This record gives sequence, structure tokens and C-alpha cells, in this order.
Amino acid sequence: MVARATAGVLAGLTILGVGQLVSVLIAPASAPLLAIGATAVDRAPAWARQFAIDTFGTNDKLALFVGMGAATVLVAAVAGVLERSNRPFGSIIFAILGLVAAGAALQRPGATWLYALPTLVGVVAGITVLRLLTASARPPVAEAAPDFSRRRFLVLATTAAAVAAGSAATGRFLAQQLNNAIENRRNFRLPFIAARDRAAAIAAGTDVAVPGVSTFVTPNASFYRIDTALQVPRLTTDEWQLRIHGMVDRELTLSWDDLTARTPIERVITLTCVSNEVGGPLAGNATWTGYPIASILEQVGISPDADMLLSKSSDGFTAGTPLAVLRDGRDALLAVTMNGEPLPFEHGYPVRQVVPGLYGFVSATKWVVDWEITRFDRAEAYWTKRGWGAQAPIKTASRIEVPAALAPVAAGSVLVAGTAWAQHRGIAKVEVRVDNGPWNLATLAPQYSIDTWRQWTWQWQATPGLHTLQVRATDLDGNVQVEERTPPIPGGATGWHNRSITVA
Ligand SMILES: Nc1nc2c(c(=O)[nH]1)N[C@H]1C(S)=C(S)[C@@H](COP(=O)(O)O)O[C@H]1N2
Ligand SMILES: [Mo]
Repeated sequence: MVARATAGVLAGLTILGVGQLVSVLIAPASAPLLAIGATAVDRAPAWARQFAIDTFGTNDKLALFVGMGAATVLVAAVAGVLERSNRPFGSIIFAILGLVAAGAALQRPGATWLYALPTLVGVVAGITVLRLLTASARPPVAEAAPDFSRRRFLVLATTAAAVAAGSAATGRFLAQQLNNAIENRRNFRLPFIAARDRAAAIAAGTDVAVPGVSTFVTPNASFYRIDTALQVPRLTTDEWQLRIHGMVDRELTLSWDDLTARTPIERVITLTCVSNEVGGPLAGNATWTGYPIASILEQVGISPDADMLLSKSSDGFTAGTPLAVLRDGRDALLAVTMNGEPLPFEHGYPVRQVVPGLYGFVSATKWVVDWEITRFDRAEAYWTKRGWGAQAPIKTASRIEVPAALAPVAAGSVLVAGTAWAQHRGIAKVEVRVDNGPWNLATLAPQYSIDTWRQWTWQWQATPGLHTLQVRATDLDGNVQVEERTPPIPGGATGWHNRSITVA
């Protein structure tokens, strides 16, 4: 009886512990006990709330958890006592409670179906523990070997207790880290930018403001996100540091205070992903503030034999950037803000690189914590090891955004519009043609800088029928967007973007 009750309690604790651990991957509010508690609080009738506050005062939450903990232990003990291998009543009780907890998790604000996962994984683990333990708690068939059975039970029970406690503790620890990082970001103080170091104002008309055309500045919430991180790193500014080593005269480790003691600048820079297909969405433009990379390189003293900065993120991603590019006077930054906010966690909080003119995979390391100064013939970065190029300047590109694909269009004057980019070279012209006819010069919005994308518009006198629009850009170095269609790997897609339009 005691053994069975113990088995039940351990199974219950396994559910909570494993659930807590898995919840870290999803959201703190998806942990089973927390979900039941929070949903209970939200649904409690007024009298219950008043009773709790009157009885426990500001300890009402603690009381709730103590109460829920005691109830869990009690129910779990009963489940253990009732469990039999041929009549799994205990397992059924856990399954039902699991459904209740999963249901509660699904009620949390912003919940997706993933919120049910911690409880479900926990219940599977808990029932397994219950079955294993109660099977070995059965009175031995052969009276000759009672010690064996007891030893086996003790070993299993200890293991289950360790798993439950270990996963609960790890889960709590990780949840705490998450909260610390959120708190740290909330208390972030935006760097002060001297007037001469601010980004130039965005002239009227730079954003053509045509509905359907990407805005000139991309809001953080809609900025494309590409990375290998299954779990977004959550570093605080206190934990963050940048270790600089390799082919340098003086190794240096920058703390957050060291970094922010430097002079920040503000710039508008367009980022692009090498994986973007012709006409694709993987580009965005933001106002960044950060610290010039070139001056940090100068401080550590770069060996004349070095040609690569191998930057590494806290989760092990690496990018190899040509030192020559970082030192040619362009605004390569260790960025700390994006569109007037601390970097979103997904975009690299607290520090990421932004390098005008290079694809993200060779330059834009998020959560950057380590710089090795090395050579391209000695080191290989993350994607280069996987078949992508070692060096990758951005290819001259343009896309049609309006009219939308499949949008109904009436004959007559139709506005065609989109975006073109060739970062750090700048866009010189954009041309549009219909059904492989002659090229027409599009009207370009004012150029903000050679490091940003540029919008274009063209008035089309559309006639009824099915037509194909095509666009190509030319950069200020005179390179015409390459016509031949090639896939993104290894150095970025080429080809002219088409759009088929049916005119009524
Ligand atoms: N740590 C880390 N940084 C990274 C990546 C990554 O996988 N891990 N991906 C890079 C790639 S391929 C691109 S295109 C840009 C995208 O930056 P964004 O997600 O802020 O748009 O980040 C770069 N920085
Ligand atoms: Mo990318």
C-alpha cells in the first residue's frame, strides 16, 4: 500500500517535472500546474477570489500553489493505490487530469495547440513511471525472492524521483533565465546618439506609400527572420560579452559596459537573405543603432595576414566576413537597437552584426559573443561547411509587388510598383516590360543611401487579356540584374522577376 502510494506520488511529480521542463520550449504559461492555477484564477467566481484574499492576503498565490501541490500529492497517491496492471485505474486518473491541465493550458492568452504539449509529454512519462513502479510493487509470485522485488522497486523509485526533481529544477532554472532576459530587455536604455551621428532624415517620397508595396522601413514585427536557432537565445546584457582573439596584437573581451562606452551611430540599412528566391520576401530595411566594427578592429590590431572575421553566436552559429569589407569605410555595426527598440530577441538581443552589402549568412551574426580574426584558407563558417559560398556580396535584385499575383485588374492605367536593392552599390535604374516587349524606365523613389533598398513605380496602359510583367534593376556600378535563372545556393538567386496578370 505504501509502495503503491509512493509510486503514484512519484508518477504525479514526474508529470509536473517533465511538464515544467517541456514548457520551457513553448511558454512558461504552458507548464501543467501553472496552467491549471492561472486558469483557475481567471475563472474563479468573485466570492472565491474574495475568500482567498481575505484568508491569505497577498499570499493568495502561494496558498493556491500549496493547495494545488497538496491536492496533486493526494490524488496521485490514490491513483497509485488504485493502479493494477490489468485494471489501470491510476493511469486513467492521470490521463483525465492531464486532459484537464492541457485544456487549461489551451485557455491561456495567446495559446496555440502547442501549449498542450508539456502536459501530454509529462503524462506519458508519469504513466510510464506508474506502470513500472506498480509492476515491481506487486507481491512477488515466488515468496523466495522478496528482497529482489524490494530492491528493484527502490532503484526504480529513486530514479523516478531523480528524473522528476531534475527536470522540474532544470525547467524552473530555464524559465527563470527567460524571465531575467525579458526583464533585462525591458530595462534597456537606448543609447544617446549625438546629432552628427544620427541617420539622415528619410525624405518625403522615399516611401511611395502604394498599398501592397513593402514600406520603406520594415516594422520589427514583420521583419523577416532567418536563423538556425530552435530556441531563441535569451542573453542579458550582464551575461553578454564579446571575446576577440586570433590574429590580433591585443586580445580583448568587451563587456556590455565597455561596448556602450564607445560612440554609437545610427544608420538605415537593408538586410537580405541569400536564400531569397527571385521575387521573394527575405529582405527588410531598418534603422539600427550600434557601434562601428572598424574602430574595434583597429583597437585590437589586426595582423596583415588575416583576411576573415569569424563571428560566433552564443548558440554556435558562425559567419565569415572579409576584414577588407569591414574596414573599407562602410557602416558595419555591432547593432543594439532596431527601429528605436532594443533588438527583439529573435533579431539578436542584445548585440548583432549589421554589414551593408553582404548577405546575412556571411555577416549578420545575431547574439554575437565571439570574434576570431583568422583567414579564409584556415576557417570555414557554418553555411560554407554546408555548401554555400565563403564570400557573398548581395546580387542586384528587383521585384514586382503591385499588382498582387492573381489580383483582378481592370484595363486602362494600372500602377505597377515594387522594390529594388543592390546594397552598398545603390540602384541606378529599374525597367519594366510587358510580354517581352521593349523595356520601359520605371520612376525611382529618391535614393535614401546606397545601403538601402529603393522603391519604384511604373504606369502601365493595360489592355484586356493575360499579360506577363517583368522587372530588372541596374546598380550604380552599371551591373544589370542577371537574366539567367539560378537557384539561391551557393551565392544568391539570379533571374528577372515575372508576374502574370489577367486584365479584364
Ligand atoms: N546567430 C545567428 N545569426 C544569424 C543567423 C543564424 O542562423 N544564427 N542567420 C543569418 C542569416 S542567414 C540571415 S539572412 C540574417 C537574418 O537576420 P534577421 O533574422 O534579423 O532578419 O541573420 C544572420 N544571422
Ligand atoms: Mo540568410
